[in-house]
Amino acid sequence: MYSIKMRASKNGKHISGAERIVNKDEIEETVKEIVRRALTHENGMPDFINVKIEEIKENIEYINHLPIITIHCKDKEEAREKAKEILKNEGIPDNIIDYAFKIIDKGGMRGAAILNLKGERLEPDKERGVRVKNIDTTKELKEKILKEKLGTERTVEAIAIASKVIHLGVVAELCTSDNKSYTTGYVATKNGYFRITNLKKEGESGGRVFFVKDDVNIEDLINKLENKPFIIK
Ligand code: PML
Repeated sequence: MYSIKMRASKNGKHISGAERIVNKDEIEETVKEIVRRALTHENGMPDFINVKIEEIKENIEYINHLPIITIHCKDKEEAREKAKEILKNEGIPDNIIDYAFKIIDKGGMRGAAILNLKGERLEPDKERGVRVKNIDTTKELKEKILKEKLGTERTVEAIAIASKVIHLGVVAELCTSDNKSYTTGYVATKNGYFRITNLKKEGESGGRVFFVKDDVNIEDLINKLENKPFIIK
C-alpha cells in the first residue's frame, strides 16, 4: 500500500491538506482527486501544492470507527454546553475545557494542541501542533457515511483522525473546522464521535485539542499519531 499526502498553502499560510492510503493501481486517480481538491478549496487558490507518495513498509492496523452521533443545537451557546457535558463526563475539569476552547477559537494551527488534565500543553511546537498522519477510511465506510447521511465529506476525514487518536489512548478530542463556513464540530471519546452542530459561528477559526492523562508517554504517543498507519473500517 502507498500513502499519498497533499498540502496546499498560499504565501506560506496553510489552505488545505488531504491524505489517503491506496493500492498501487489507485495512485494516479487519487493524486488527481486530491490535487483537484487543493485547487478548489473555499479557503482560496494555493500558490504551493506539495504531493508526497510513499510506500508503507510498516504493518497497517485496521480498526473500527467510533459510532457517529449527531447532536443538533440551535446556537453556539447550546452547542458548547453539550460539548462541555461530554468532556466533563470523561473527567476533564471545567477550566481545562475553557482553555481548550480558547485554543481552537484562536485558530491558525495546522495540527492539534495536546493538553493534559493539569492544563499543560505537551505538543513540542505550539505554533504548528501535532498532525495525525498515515490514516484513511475504507471505501465502504466512506460510502456508508455519505449514503446514510451520517455526516459529510469532512466527517469521513475527521472520523479517521478521531478513531485513531481514541484508539491510541487519548481521553477525548475537541474539534472545530478551519473551514470558515463549516460550523459543525465534534467531541470524540471512547463512547463515540459526537458531531455537534453550531459549535462555532460562520467565519470563525477552528482547531483541534487532544486531552491526555497526566502520566501519558508523550514521545511515544506523538510518534504513533504521526507515523503508525491505520485504516478505519
Ligand atoms: C462533522 O463530522 O461534520 C465535523 C467535521 C469537522 C471537521 C474538521 C475539519 O475541518 O477537519
